[in-house]
Amino acid sequence: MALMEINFDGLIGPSHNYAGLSLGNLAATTNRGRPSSPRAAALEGVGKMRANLALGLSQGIFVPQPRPDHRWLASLATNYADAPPHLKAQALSASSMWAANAATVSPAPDTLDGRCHLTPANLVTMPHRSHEWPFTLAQLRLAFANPAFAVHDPVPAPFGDEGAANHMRLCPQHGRPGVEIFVYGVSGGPFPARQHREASEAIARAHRLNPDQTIFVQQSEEAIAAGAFHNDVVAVANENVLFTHQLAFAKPAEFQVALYEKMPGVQVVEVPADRVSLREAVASYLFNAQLVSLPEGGMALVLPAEARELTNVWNWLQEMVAGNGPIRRLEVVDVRQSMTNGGGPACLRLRVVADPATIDPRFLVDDEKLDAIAKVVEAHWPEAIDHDSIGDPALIADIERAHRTLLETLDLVGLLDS
Ligand code: SUG
Repeated sequence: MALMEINFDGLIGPSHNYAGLSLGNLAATTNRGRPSSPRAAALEGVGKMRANLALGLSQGIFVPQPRPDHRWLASLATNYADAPPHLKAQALSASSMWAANAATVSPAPDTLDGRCHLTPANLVTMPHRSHEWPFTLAQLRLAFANPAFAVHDPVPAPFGDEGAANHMRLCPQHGRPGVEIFVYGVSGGPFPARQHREASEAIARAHRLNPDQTIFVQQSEEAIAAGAFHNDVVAVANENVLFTHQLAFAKPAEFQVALYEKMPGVQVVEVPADRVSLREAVASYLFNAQLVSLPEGGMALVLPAEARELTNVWNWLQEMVAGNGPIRRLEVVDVRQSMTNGGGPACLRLRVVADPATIDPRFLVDDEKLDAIAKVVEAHWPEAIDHDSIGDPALIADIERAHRTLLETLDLVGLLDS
């Protein structure tokens, strides 16, 4: 069985807009009310996937969720026309694009039953994201229907779970057993801690992880207060490398001792706060990069263009790749539409280590399939959404038509009945 890492990107949906819904996510709240460009956003996402394919990586997709979410509104005893403005915005959000928040994934080599386990995130802390999980669960059940996978129900409320954005895996190689790290928050100054330790512990139990190879670590309050609403804004791991900001964790020394004990071969690349401040890390999304292993060997960091625009960040990166460290290549991608809502390259993807032959091929893409997706986007995605127009029935009809056309193109229209 050929286990490899596959990145599943959330396709950016036709309702993408800036409603300022995520308290603690500084980009989202600062850009509230700006006009969005759903078509450009989705094409940027497709461009990022093409760049990953060009690096020789395997690529998958999740489709956007049906928006507005009429079922959710019905459960609140209302409908889109009658709902107050805040519920309209929450029902219309395209936030499922950030697939790192779709689920937590424990690959087969780490689990006691030798299956790859997936648990959809309940996302209960933010109302606009709390209704993503039923459709996410339906996609996961379809994409990973093979008995090589175990797909769980989400952790129940009130325990907040935000999925892989607060989970890291370190291992000698993707296909070998690793150490799984669950990062939880306790408080973050004025902002909520979105990942609760109880939720992480429940997932580790459900995924049948070896407790000796599992670490629970607290994110620093300072990081959350600086706008790192998920751990993946201040740290990222790949195979034996942990790339982290110095102030990412509450007790960094204790954490690193535990990590070296469980995985002596780990290499920690730590960015000191006096070279890049937390504020700069959050503004540039330096750590919200995809840290990937290249087929020819070595690792690359797939960064947002914003990382090139901050002098301290770019200087540090240049020094890093010129040195002797494990990360030797930088790839820059433009995902500005997503970044404006606080989602960088790493937020847009969910990593799954599996044999591609065990995955429903409708969720895997090559350049040709991306061409077909881009064609639908170019023909049907709204060019712009002005936040004041989200009540316009003609816009909503366009969004729903665009979504259906995409699902028809991908032979996934059956998901609408799930
Ligand atoms: O949950 N933004 C998302 C961004 C998620 C980024 N994901 C990771 N770091 N893995 C969030 O805060 C903004 C939506 C709005 O305001 O319209 C939003 O939901």
